[in-house]
Amino acid sequence: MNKNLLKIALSLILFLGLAACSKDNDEGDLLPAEVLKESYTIDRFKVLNIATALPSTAKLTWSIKDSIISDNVELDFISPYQKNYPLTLKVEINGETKVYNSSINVVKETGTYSKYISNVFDFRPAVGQFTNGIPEYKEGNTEANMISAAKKAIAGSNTTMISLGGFGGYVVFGFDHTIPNMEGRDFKILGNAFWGNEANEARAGSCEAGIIMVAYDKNKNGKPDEDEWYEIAGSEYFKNTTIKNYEITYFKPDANKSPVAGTEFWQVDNEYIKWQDNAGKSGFKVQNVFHDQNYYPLWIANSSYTLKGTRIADNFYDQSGEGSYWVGKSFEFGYADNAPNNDEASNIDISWAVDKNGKYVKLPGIDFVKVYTAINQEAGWLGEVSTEVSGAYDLHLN
Ligand SMILES: [Ca+2]
Ligand SMILES: [Ca+2]
Ligand SMILES: [Ca+2]
Repeated sequence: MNKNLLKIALSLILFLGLAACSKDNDEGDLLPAEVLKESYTIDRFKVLNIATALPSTAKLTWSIKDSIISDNVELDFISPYQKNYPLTLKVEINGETKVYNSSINVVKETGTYSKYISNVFDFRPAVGQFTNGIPEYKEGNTEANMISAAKKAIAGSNTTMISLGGFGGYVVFGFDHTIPNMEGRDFKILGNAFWGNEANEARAGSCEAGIIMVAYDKNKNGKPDEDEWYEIAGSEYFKNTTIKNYEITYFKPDANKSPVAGTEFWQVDNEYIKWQDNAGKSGFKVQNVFHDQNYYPLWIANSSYTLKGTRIADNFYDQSGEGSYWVGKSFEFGYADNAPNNDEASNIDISWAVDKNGKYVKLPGIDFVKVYTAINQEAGWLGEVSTEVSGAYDLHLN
């Protein structure tokens, strides 16, 4: 082969190579022809996860008809309706845009879901005048027995009630399906709050707010895991009267110590249960004449235990001015046992959930709820402010 022929041959190879490359570019080499399946099928109240293998620099926009439902890399879709949803995914990368079409077919589940609490995972009340009473502690009961008793009280439609005692006392429960996060409020927590004399003051009475935390079972192990919890940011969350990461330790009362009488007739022991918080304060919980059982959870063998969380401002005051009539003001939204069960304020929107830094998170739905008493206050003869829970239900399941 002479030099010229070699040059021509090399040029031809180079040309063909370039042509091949430019042909690929014309067709949009960066984005694949197929990203989504033709269609997806999922049960009502179940989260459908659609993951794509697109490069991380791609901008994704998921839509149902004209409404954008997500801009995440993965789509988590849930619906309470048996319905077919047309799905589009718009992908933009390096100036290139492609639209993919699919559909999600939401079908009726096999079996029957309950809209009420189906299980109780944990129960640890603070000290309180109803502790060991609601639910009742029986000699020899273990923590597992007390969790079962709490489940018996608040699961299903035919419920009674549990008391969480003072600040930090908690219960953790779950549902047999995922409560979807739809537009507006999604679930209700039942308590025993009621309004007082509304002529004196509207929206006040027996309002004993509990903080609500929610968890979506992201890893599908049927349990709430530590990294799945988010706090519902109620109306007080961002206020400077709210104390985050408050901790209180309760000490078991000494059975051999003589009661210290108070000035009021209802004060049986003014130095009953010692408490100490992480702000350097300490004091005693008072035992009153109306409840004479032990206020310290008797199934807890340790001589002290610590409870933690977000503490909101004291809300009870003596409306009578002479200690006879105490009322608690209701907070605007986002708490348990803070308004009567037929009031909108007992309904919760999953979109109010925030992470540890107070940033709103987008959850497709929730499987678990934790409620704990948000207030550390004694309201005279009424005793400590304690959240009660008497059930909960999904507002989207009928
Ligand atoms: Ca919602
Ligand atoms: Ca889990
Ligand atoms: Ca209550």
